[in-house]
Amino acid sequence: MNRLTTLGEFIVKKQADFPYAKGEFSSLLSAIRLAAKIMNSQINKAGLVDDILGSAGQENIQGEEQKKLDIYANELFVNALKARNQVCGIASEEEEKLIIFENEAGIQGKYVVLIDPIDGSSNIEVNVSIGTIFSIYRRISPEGTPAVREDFLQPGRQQVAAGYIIYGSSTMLVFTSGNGVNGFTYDPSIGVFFLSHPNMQMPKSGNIYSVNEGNYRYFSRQVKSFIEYCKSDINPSGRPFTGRYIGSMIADLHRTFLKGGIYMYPDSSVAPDGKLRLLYECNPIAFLIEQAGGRASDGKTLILDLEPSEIHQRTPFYGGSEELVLKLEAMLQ
Ligand code: AHM
Ligand code: MG
Repeated sequence: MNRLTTLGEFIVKKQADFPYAKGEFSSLLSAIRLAAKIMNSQINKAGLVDDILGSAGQENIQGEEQKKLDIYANELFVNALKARNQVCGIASEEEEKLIIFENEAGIQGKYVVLIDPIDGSSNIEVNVSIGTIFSIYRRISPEGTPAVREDFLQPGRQQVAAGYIIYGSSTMLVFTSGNGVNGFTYDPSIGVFFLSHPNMQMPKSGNIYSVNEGNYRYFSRQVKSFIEYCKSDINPSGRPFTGRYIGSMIADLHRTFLKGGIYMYPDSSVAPDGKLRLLYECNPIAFLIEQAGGRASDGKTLILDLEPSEIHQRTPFYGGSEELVLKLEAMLQ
């Protein structure tokens, strides 16, 4: 690990590469870094304190049970971003409506943030990795006015930055601002993220497939064929592949970034659009995947080229090593 470069130093050094207003964008990233540190300290206490584990006794907009940690993380990231002047609005998995804000001086920031504060929250109770996913756009509505829906409904290709935080055996922050992907590992003893994974590149191929195979019977004939391909040993090119499915998208994808392979959440007869949300799960991950040399699509169209119509819309998702995603797309035709 390059212990000489901290995330803070990296942000300052790389400011010239950042899109648009450099200082403002750096300030936004440091708000996310601060919230990540607080999340890390809370998650490490899970099981010791009462207010983190378990259900909050209510559902989110998706009709899914909210955990106490979902609500805690949502408030934490919203407040951290609100405390700076760079953001004019947030869309969150945990909130039905957009959060539009202006600071005390009446100034609205230039960026909107879309966020899944805690992804895979059911895994916290069993001490398995969970994550935070974020996506940042420059607003398209005029500055000095409140943010509007269209600011949030931009195609993923328009993202100016995206990233995730994985709370795993160590905590990492991985992000891109369109100039490659860099990963930072947190040293909790001194409260600093260090650059540990510079210029991350996803292997062009791989031998790991990742899908919830419990849903197999509901998948299309073509998706089933691809899964059979992964498991077959006819003309083997590393097949049969290894199956790995954690059930935390960030954990499954972090492995895919480092080791290659394919992660899938297909559409099915019981979930016609799949499960994952386009704006705050698939788009940021697709931006990172493309920046690392991989490929992410809904089976036909690159995720980043999809035109969003709803804040909480879902999409089938296939992402990972280019060769495998292309193979899958060919089989879906
Ligand atoms: P969440 O945002 O409610 O946590 O749902 C997203 C998660 C992903 O992290 C994970 O890959 C997927 O849901 C698992 O779903 P399933 O249990 O249907 O396989
Ligand atoms: Mg999620």
